[in-house]
Amino acid sequence: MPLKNRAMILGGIDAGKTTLKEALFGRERQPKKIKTQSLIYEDWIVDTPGEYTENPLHYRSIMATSLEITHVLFVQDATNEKTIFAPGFSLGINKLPIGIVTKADASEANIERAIHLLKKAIVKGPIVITSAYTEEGIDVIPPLVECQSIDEMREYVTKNPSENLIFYENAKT
Ligand SMILES: Nc1nc2c(ncn2[C@@H]2O[C@H](COP(=O)(O)OP(=O)(O)O)[C@@H](O)[C@H]2O)c(=O)[nH]1
Ligand SMILES: [Mg+2]
Repeated sequence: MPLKNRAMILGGIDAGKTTLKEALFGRERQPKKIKTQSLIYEDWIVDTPGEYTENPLHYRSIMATSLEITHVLFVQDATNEKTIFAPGFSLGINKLPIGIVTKADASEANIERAIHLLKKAIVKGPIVITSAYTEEGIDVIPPLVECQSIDEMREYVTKNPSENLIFYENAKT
């Protein structure tokens, strides 16, 4: 990872943010779920409580934390028919966006729906389909966080074709 690159994970309560972080560090999932109560800085990742994204009262904290990061991972649970991201949510944070679909392994997962919800949130950027349980898609996240620009991320997606990785660009922008 280039020295200063760091990603903040945003998403609703129970979206799978902390389990994603653990998977990115190659760790087994915790047998007991532990609720994330505050910002957790670990190596190149900043994990956040779901309340941060769900409650606008915390937006100041998100904005303050965004000064210390280069990328935002917008996490959408594939088993959740709802999103907590307002349309264009990522445009409010001037950092490189990466959409992450979590829980792709779940029997009730609807990956197309999750991708659709992320497209509205991130407007433009890579979208990765992942499962922390099967580890699918996890390995493409670090190289995306190593990219220094949206163009570099697009190039990475083009050069590394995978069914877990797409680059979304709104035709109108
Ligand atoms: N099936 C499945 N469940 C997951 C996955 N990742 C997380 N979960 C479950 O989703 C719940 C919330 O996970 P957690 O990481 O704590 O969510 P957070 O609140 O966003 O940090 C837990 O019960 C996890 O076991 C996954 O990849 N697949
Ligand atoms: Mg958590």
